[in-house]
Parts: sequence; C-alpha cells; structure tokens
Amino acid sequence: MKTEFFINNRAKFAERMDDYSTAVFFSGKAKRESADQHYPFSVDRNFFYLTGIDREDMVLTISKIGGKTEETLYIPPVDEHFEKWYGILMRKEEARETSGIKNVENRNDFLDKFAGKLSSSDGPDNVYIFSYITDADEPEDSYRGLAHWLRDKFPAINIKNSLDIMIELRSSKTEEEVEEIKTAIGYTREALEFVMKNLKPGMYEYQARAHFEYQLMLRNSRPGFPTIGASGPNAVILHYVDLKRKMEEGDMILLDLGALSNNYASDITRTYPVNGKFTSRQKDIYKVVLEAQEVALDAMHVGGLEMDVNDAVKAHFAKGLKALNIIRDDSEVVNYYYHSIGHPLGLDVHDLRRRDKTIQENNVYTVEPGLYIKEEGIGIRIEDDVWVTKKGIINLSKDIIKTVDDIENFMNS
Ligand SMILES: [Mn+2]
Repeated sequence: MKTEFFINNRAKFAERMDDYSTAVFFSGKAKRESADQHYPFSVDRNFFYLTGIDREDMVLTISKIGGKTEETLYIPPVDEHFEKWYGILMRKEEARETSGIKNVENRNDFLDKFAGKLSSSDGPDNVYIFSYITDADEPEDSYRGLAHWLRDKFPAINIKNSLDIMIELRSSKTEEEVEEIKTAIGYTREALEFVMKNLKPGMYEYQARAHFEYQLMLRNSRPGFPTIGASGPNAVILHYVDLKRKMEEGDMILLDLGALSNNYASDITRTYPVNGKFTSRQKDIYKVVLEAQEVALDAMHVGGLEMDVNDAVKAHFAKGLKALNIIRDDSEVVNYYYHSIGHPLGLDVHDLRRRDKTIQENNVYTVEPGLYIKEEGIGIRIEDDVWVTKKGIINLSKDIIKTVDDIENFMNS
C-alpha cells in the first residue's frame, strides 16, 4: 500500500484530537503459548492503519501541542544475536520509508522520553489510549499497562479513548482499502472453488478446512479468523470451530471463512451439498436464504439503519418459514435466525462499528442471512461482502457462485 495512505490517516487522526494531547499506539507482541514458543504475531490494526508497518513491539505517538502536530515512531534496536535466530529487524530508514514518519527512535527509550514530555511545562494534558472490547478480568495489555503507569506517575493527566476517532476513520474506506478487501475475496473465491471440487461424502470437516487453507497458503495469504466448516447438524452452531465430524451422503457443509490481504479481511459464507446435489428440502430452504440476501441488499442505503435492514430480512424469513411449514407465528423467526444481518468489515473481520449503527458512504459490510433449523439438522448461511457507495451497494464477492444451479453445475463439472 502507498505511504501516502498512512500519512493521511495520521493527519486525519491529528485533526480530530483535542489540543495539548498525545495519542499512543502499540503494534503489539506475540503472546506466549508455552515454554519458549509464541502464538503467531498479528499486528494491532490501529497501529497498522496509522503506520503501514506490520512488526512487533513498536510504539507510535501522535502529539498535538498548541495546534502543532508531532509524530514519533519507536522501534526495537538492532540486535545481532536476535537476528541470527529470528530474522532481520526493521531499520530506521525502512521504518521512515514505509510509514512516512521522519522521527524514528529507539523502542527502549520510549517510556523515559514520554515521561519527559509529560513533565514538561508545554506537555500534554491528555493521553489517548485505545480501549474497545475488554473484559474486566482480561490480562494486562499494553494500553492497560500504560493507563496504570499514567495514573501512578502522572495522576493529573486525563486519559482519553481514541476509539471514536478510529471508528470514524476506519469505517470510511478508501478505494485502496476496498482493493485490498477485493484481493482477499479473490483468494477466498479461488480457495473455495478448490474445496468444492474436492468435497465428497466420507471426508472430514477438517479436511475441507485443510483444502481451503492450503490454497490460501499457496497465495501467501492466511485465514482472517478461524475457519468454520460445519456439516449436517453442526451448521446450526454459528461459530463452530471443532471440525471433527465425518460428512455423510445428503449432508450440506456450511463454510464461513476468509483470507487476508495486507491485513484486510474477507468474510464469506457458502453452504454446499457434500455430494454435489441439494435435496429438494435443502433447495427450498436455500432459496429462502438466498432471497433474503436480495431483500437485505435492497434495504441497504446511505443513511439507513442496520436494524431496518435486519427487520426487512426478518419479515422475509417469517413469510418463508411459514411457507416451509416451520413456523406459524412471526415471533418464532428468532428461533431460526438468531444473529443479525451483518457487520462492518475491514482490517478487523468484525470491524469497528459506528455507535449509531447507521450505514454510511464507503462503509464495507457483510450481508449474511441464515436459517438454522435444528429439528431437521439443517443450517444455511450465505454471506457476501458489500461496499456502500453513493450510487448504490456494490457486491464485492458477486463472483463467488451461490445459486443452486451454479453450485451443482460447478461441483459436477
Ligand atoms: Mn461475517
């Protein structure tokens, strides 16, 4: 991605900050898994959005003092011993080029230098940290640690949350960001086609996942979230990640999965007949879900409410479920459709969501109606990724086939 994008993001952030403030962003560190092993590192998405750098243990500060903005990036110092074992660390020059930040300092000096600024007469009154979804009993993370440190050493400093600014910035996607999401969708399409070609009764759910993830890895991509592959009765579990079941003749498999491109995610769901042929009952239910997607796309518009789109889908499902003799009263829909129509998508698969839940220009959303009929062991979800524009809703994943005929033809060709 272009350095200009990240420079602009920081400028937009600084514009929205209160004067006499410093915002701090951490790139994060891989969590320890056991002994000397670590979970794979995944960069903090706000840090990436503001720097374009996908590296561990860095800190970004953006200060606004008397209307003047200053940006500093703290990066780990070069360590030859470390490099012999784990790889080459980023040099200051490369950090400057990627991020467009001129002032690059040593990570080990961050706390001392920051304390110096906080103590100085023209230092900030406010420090922005980032706090989003957190449980009170969650282990300490960098932001929480910084907040404790501030309360201890600088009790008069106001701690602010950069969340609302980040929601505003990140929910409005540039064309460059949409291109990344499209690339991730392209990987997902190619990998799903490979899955479809190899799907057959007798195969385990984890083998379908293996086929999908293998194809992503061939493209130097990886899943943006744990792959869901739920066959037969498992498909009524929304986030089923066990994947141990052997698929049988007559089953469908619900695949909810995605890929990453430059940390931007796709999020797609398709439901396929394992043997390549839907039963007539499966077809009838499938069509109600597919129509629900059209209903949702028609209801989405700039300035609309997410809830109104969901209500339109629920009304459609009420009609459909009655016609299928599954319910008698509209109020029963919630027993068969128990999530909502979608969520913002971007650097996070469940991207930062506007508090007022309105649909705005350049938002990217998933549209994912589903019906889950436990009594019949059937779960069907169909999910596409869409871009909200002034001219209308653009389905970014329209090339991933989803009609009954297209799926059957593809699987049997
Ligand atoms: Mn989704």
